[in-house]
Amino acid sequence: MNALASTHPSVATAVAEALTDGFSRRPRSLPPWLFYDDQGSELFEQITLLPEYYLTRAEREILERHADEIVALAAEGSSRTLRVVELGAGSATKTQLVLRAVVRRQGRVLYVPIDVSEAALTEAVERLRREEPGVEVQPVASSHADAFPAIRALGPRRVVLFLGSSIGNFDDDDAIALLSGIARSVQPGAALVLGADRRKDPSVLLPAYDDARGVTAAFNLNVLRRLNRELGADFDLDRWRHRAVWNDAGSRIEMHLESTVGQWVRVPAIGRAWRFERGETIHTESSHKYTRERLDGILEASGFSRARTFTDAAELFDVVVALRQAC
Ligand code: AVI
Repeated sequence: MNALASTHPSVATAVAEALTDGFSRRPRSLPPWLFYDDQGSELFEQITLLPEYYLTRAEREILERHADEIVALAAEGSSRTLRVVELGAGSATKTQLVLRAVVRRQGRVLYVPIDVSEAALTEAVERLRREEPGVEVQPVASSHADAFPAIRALGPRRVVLFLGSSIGNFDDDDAIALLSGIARSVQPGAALVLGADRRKDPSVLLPAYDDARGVTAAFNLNVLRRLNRELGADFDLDRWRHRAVWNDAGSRIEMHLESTVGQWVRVPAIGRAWRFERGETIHTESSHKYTRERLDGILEASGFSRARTFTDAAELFDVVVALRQAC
C-alpha cells in the first residue's frame, strides 16, 4: 500500500495538494488546517492551558461573566427558541457556558458543533451528553467552507458562535469571505458571537506563541510529522525549529518552521523532492490581532454590525456580538 492510500483518500489528496501548492510559493507555506490531526488537536488543547496563552482564559472569563447578556442580545426581538451552531467547535469547553445560559432562558437547546477534527467532536459530544441534559447535540464533521448548509438547515433564530479568535487565522479577505457566507446563511437580525484577540504589546503576544515548555513548538512541528505519516515524507524533525515572529505592519503573529541546515526533503507519495537552504522558512500560520476599526471593517464588509463588545478585566480579548444587517 502506498503512503497516500493509508489514510482517508480525500484527506490524503487534500494534504498532498496543500503541500504541493504551499511549496510552490515563495516564501514556502502550509495552510494552518494541517495542524489539526488528532495529535495536533490534542496539542492545541494543551496550548489552551498554558500560562502564556492568555486567549482561552480571557475568553472564558468573559463568557463566565456575560453569557446571559450575550444570549439575551441574540434572542432580542424574537420569542422563538434559539438554536446554536458553532464553527471550529473543538472540544467546546467554553461553549458550555453559552449553552447553559440558553438552557436557563428556554429550558432546552439544539447545538450543532462543526469541526474538521472528528476526535475533538466526539469528545465534545460525549461530555455534553454527560454533563448538559438540556442540550441536544448534532455534530457535523466539516471544514468551515462546507459548513454553510448545516447553518442554513437550522432554520431561523440561529446563533452562530465563532470563538477562540479562530477568525485571526484568516487574512482579512478570507475572513470576509467566510463571514459573508455565514451572513448569507442566516436571516437579518441573527447574531454572530465572535471571539477576537486584541492588538497588544509583542512582549505579551510572543510568549503566547513560543511558550517556555515548548508545547507550541511541538504543535508547529507536528505538521511535519503529519506529512511524514500521511504522505511518507522524510522530514527530519531535528533539522527544523519553531519560530514565532511579530509582524507589526500586518498586526499578526506568524508561526514559521525554519530549516536549521541545507537539506532535501522527499515526498514519495507524490514523487517530488524539495530543497531547503539553511535558515529558509515555511510559513505555517498567521494569527491576526485586531483594533476595533479593523474588526468593524471586516464585519461591515461581511454584512454584520457590531451590537456590543464584552472584554475581560485585563482588556486582552473581546467577545463581540454582531447582528446580520437587513439586506
Ligand atoms: C486556533 N487559533 C485561534 C490559535 C491561535 O491563537 O491562532 C492557534 C494557535 N497557534 C498557536 N497557538 C495557538
